[in-house]
Order: sequence, then structure tokens, then C-alpha cells
Amino acid sequence: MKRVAFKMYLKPGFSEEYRKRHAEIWPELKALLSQNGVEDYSIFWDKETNVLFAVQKNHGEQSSQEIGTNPIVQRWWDFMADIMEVNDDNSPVSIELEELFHMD
Ligand code: RM4
Repeated sequence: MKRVAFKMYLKPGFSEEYRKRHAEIWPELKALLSQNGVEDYSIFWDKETNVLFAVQKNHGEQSSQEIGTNPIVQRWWDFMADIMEVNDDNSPVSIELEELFHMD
């Protein structure tokens, strides 16, 4: 198992819409993430900077950000692109973070 953390960027003013969309996450996306070994996945919002801090456990080979070739993920990223900073392919700008401390 590997702990993975990364940051993404929310467009200003969209925190409630972001929260709402994730509260209604597509069952097929949730199932795909689980099938790929992603669990214990949280995303936190820094209201000062609009940085989204994501942390998850990976029991498989790929994080949530590495399964972007899957059509379900591509559709989700297209769906979210209007409220996030994204790359040309609508994948969210994601910067992996280095773990400096962990305590079980
Ligand atoms: C985020 C972003 C991530 C996805 C989660 C569920 O806004 O799109 O890539 O794994 O939602």
C-alpha cells in the first residue's frame, strides 16, 4: 500500500459546486477507483489559495490521477473542467506532493 498526495486547483467561487458534485460522485467512477485499489481518498480545500489537497491510499499500481485513459475518468474530468484548473485534455492540473511525515 502506498499513500499518495497531490494538489489541484479550484477556480475561485466554486467550492460549494465542487462539494455538491463530489457528494454526488458517479457510482461508476467510485467503482472504478475501488477496482484500481484507490481507497481512503479525501480532498481538502484551502480557501485562502483555492488549492485542493488530495490524499489517498493506493493498493494498486495507479493513483486516481494515473487512470486518465479510462473513458469514465475522461468523462468525469470533462464534467469537472469548468470549475478547476485543467490541462489541454481537461485533466486537472495535479502536482504530486512528497510525504515528509506520517504517523499510524
Ligand atoms: C477530482 C479530480 C480527481 C478525481 C476526483 C474524484 O475533482 O477529478 O482526478 O479522482 O475528483
